Amino acid sequence: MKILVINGPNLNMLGIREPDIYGRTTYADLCSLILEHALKTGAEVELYQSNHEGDLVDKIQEAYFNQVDGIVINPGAYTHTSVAILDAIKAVQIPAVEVHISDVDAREEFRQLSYIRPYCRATISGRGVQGYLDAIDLLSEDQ
Ligand code: CA2
Repeated sequence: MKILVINGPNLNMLGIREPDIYGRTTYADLCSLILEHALKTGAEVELYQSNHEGDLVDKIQEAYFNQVDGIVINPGAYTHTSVAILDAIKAVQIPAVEVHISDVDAREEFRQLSYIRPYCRATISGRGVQGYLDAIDLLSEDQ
């Protein structure tokens, strides 16, 4: 099973700032944890991070042409603003799971709206980096 894990803007700063909200795991640590977990589950995982909305859209489209079976996506702040990312997720029709490290529903009101949520199989929020591993498990169970 091919899974693409996409992280949006500022998630490359994980572990460097705001550890009270996002924890102390760095983006490099997160990548290692995901790849280790993928080895255990037998999934083939590609990791991608970008701070640019159009690049995230390009990557989602590429997943369609590369026959990716599942997408794990934390769009960062674009969760709450991006119709372009919503359209891309909707267009490719690849099962997707939305992940947020923090509990977005318990934070500011503007973080409680997610454009992609209705087009994802599930939303995992507030479980820290474990959420990415749980999302991979969810997509693997679907196969
Ligand atoms: O909880 C999440 O995973 C978020 O998607 C993270 C986004 C935020 O805009 C969403 O509302 C919720 C922000 C990621 C910023 O990550 C940083 C990590 C460390 C230091 C600074 C930013």
